[in-house]
Amino acid sequence: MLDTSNRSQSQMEFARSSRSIPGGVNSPARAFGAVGGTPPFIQRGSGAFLFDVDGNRYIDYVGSWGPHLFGHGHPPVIQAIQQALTNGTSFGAPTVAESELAELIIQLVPSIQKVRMVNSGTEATMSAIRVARGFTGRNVIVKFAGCYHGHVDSLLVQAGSGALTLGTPSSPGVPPGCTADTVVLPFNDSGVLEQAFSQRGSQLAAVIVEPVCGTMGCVIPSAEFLSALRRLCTAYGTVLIFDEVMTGFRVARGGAQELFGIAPDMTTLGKILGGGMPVGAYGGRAEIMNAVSPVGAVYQAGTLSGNPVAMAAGIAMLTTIRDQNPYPALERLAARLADGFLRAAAGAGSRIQVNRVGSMLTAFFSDQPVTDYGSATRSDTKKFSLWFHQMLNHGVYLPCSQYEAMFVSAAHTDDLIDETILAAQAAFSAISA
Ligand code: KE4
Repeated sequence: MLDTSNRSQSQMEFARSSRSIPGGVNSPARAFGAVGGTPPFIQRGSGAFLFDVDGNRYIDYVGSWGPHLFGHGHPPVIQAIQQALTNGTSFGAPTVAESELAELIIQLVPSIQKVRMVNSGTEATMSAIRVARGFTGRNVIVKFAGCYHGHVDSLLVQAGSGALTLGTPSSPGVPPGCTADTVVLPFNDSGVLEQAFSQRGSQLAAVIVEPVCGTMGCVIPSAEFLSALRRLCTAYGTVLIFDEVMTGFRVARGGAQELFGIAPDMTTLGKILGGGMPVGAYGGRAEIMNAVSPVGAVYQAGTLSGNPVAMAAGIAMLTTIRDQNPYPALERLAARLADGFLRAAAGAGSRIQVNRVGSMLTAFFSDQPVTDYGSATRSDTKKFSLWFHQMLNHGVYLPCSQYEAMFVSAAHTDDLIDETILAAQAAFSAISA
């Protein structure tokens, strides 16, 4: 079994980056704040592997937090980027590539009739919320406790106690006015959802939801909850937004909406869509999207939106997804991994819950089922952290928080799953000793 515990070069680089970048990282999720220790500084990725600046090799289950469905350095993506670069990097003018990617999105996600490219998932959700408000002429939006939709002011909201909670900002710098129209409800509770609609349905511009939550860890919606969302939004003229930044092209070719057979009014996309390049998108019914400038009056813009190099990467990704069918193999490998984690934990006398949808999964350190924010946050995060570092030191690179999803890629193999399970057995034994 690998020993990747020597990360002295990463430690030096972390001290260096911390002098010029807040927390030494350009996104807090990477800083190991939830698990402690030093994040490996990555030199390169290839297939299912990451290699750090100390020369350690890791089996990667983060995949840049989702984009790498086919593993790092997927040849069609690399070649497409290299080819696009020969024409330049950005024009700030329409290009054919933008139409090509938009048409691929519409082909793979039929609920989307028109789509606008942006540069991140956050931009996609921020824009979708604005369009839903502009289209309905209403202000109030609903999100769910534990769901994360990027660092949008109106969505950085901490669920208060109680069922129907007016959001209070969960970050300094967000004025109360930004969240005054944000209602936070418990995920997976259709009773409370019904109550919210009966009380305020005519005021609700949009409901935004991760149709499989990945950002409190992987939490799976009940069929009852999803169908209540669709029924109530239809009944009250509220825009149902599926935030598929993580689930899009991940849990099925057409995302969670294909898997569950529920068509939202709008969808936000990111991650896999760009194949590792900065691409987000929001789209939906044409009558809603025609509210967007310059057709309609809802303003949204971006210098690098539809960037031709990023579009080339996205076209390569979605073409591969359209023409190949990685999902059965992803399902089989991820199921083997989940089962291996459960057996390894049981063998060491640990109790965990593994929630999985396709190739996204989370091992919760809890002896109770995890179905919402409350049950997720009852997990033993200290034990998770110990396990995380044991796995890292055995060359397995997992998301550095109990409240994130891990991902299996098409570059993972049965041998790598077996190697990961062996590491998990050693890790569970070590933390149970
Ligand atoms: P970005 O702005 O990070 O591209 O997307 C925001 C976003 C929106 N919606 C969902 C469901 C998401 O998962 C995300 C971003 N996910 C996090 C990890 N769960 C990205 C990692 C990070 O913040 O560094």
